[in-house]
Amino acid sequence: MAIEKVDVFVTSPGRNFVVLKITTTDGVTGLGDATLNGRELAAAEYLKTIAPMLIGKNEDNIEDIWQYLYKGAYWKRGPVTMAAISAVDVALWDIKGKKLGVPVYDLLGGASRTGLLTYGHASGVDLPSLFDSIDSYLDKGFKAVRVQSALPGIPSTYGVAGSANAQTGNGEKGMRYDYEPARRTEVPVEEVWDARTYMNTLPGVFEAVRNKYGNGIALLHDCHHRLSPIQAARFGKMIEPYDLFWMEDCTPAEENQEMLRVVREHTTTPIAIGEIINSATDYLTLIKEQLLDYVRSAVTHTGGITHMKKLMDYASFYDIKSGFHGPTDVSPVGMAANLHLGLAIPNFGIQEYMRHSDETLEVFHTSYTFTDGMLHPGNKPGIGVEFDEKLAAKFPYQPAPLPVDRLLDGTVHEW
Ligand code: CS2
Ligand code: MG
Repeated sequence: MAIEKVDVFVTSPGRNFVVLKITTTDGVTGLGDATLNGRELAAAEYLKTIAPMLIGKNEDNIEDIWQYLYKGAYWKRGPVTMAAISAVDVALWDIKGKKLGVPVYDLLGGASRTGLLTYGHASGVDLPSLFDSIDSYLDKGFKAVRVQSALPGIPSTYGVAGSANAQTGNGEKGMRYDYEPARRTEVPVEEVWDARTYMNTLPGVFEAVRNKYGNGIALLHDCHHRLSPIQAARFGKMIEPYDLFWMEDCTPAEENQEMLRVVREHTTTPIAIGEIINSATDYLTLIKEQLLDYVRSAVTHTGGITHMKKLMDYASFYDIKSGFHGPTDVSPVGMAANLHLGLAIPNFGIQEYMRHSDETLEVFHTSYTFTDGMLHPGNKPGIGVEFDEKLAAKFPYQPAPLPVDRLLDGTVHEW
């Protein structure tokens, strides 16, 4: 009863993914996700570096192995380290579930709800196309929709489909934007941004959406780290009449968490933050001072199930809920891990779901389901995902760094 083999895969069915497979001496296998969008090879190399350290270890000792990889690394934390640790952690939980014949959520305290409220990504270059996009999600049963809109005079905006030949998040042509097939170059594409244009446009978009759809559906929005604290404070106040479920990453408070104090004191619009925070300790100020309402990290980027469970347990004492990151650059393995943890924790909030492309889902066979606006991880032992290594080998890695953003005067800005 020990770890016998550790395999690292980088594959690109529709977009790049980093997959870890751990095999025990009893032949039980577990999968982990270390996909770090635009930095996949760094995460893969880190996994290859630590792989020999795992051989011979008892696969049941998940906490000990976590501490060994975290404290034993000396150079702690950071996106690459924590994605690698996450992949090992999730693979070991997958193995433990398979050995005991139970889904991972059962090992985390069992189900705390029947399913996971889910939101999809609606976007539009104008109101008619935005309404079409929202309708496509409502038709599929979504009860919550993220709204992103193009900006007049700005050629390309985060979260708004840029390539006509892409797929929507729910499988229809024409509305996808995830910077993969359309943006595969070694050098990042550059985009422009202007806060005044954004703040003059978005409140009107939410007003139009509420006028058309009423208050029944949950509306979310991703500011994508782009506002200064006082701009975020003002933006939060401006959109209060439209009763958003959350405004996400309103200001880049991942580094200086105190920035959110300015936002919090001016607006009651709920705050979600943290998809690029990769350690529970980086949330401590945010949680203790109640500067956020939803934790945005994904299991994939934040040390795995073991670390995220600790983070969410601490957040639960402040009634702060989960809003785990779930774009296509969290692989189906990472998505399944999100869902198992989300089903078990008492303070689940909402789950992001950007459906992976058909090509991706030919390589990753999932058992999670989406029904009537809710995701469920399924009840297969472990995390319930299978990986087709042979087919994966047919999709070699292609460089696809994320875009770089500049202000209209050329200043580099948060993307
Ligand atoms: C976005 C992500 O899903 C979100 O909320 O912030 O799509 C983000 O842009 C990507 O994960 C970056 O890789
Ligand atoms: Mg986001």
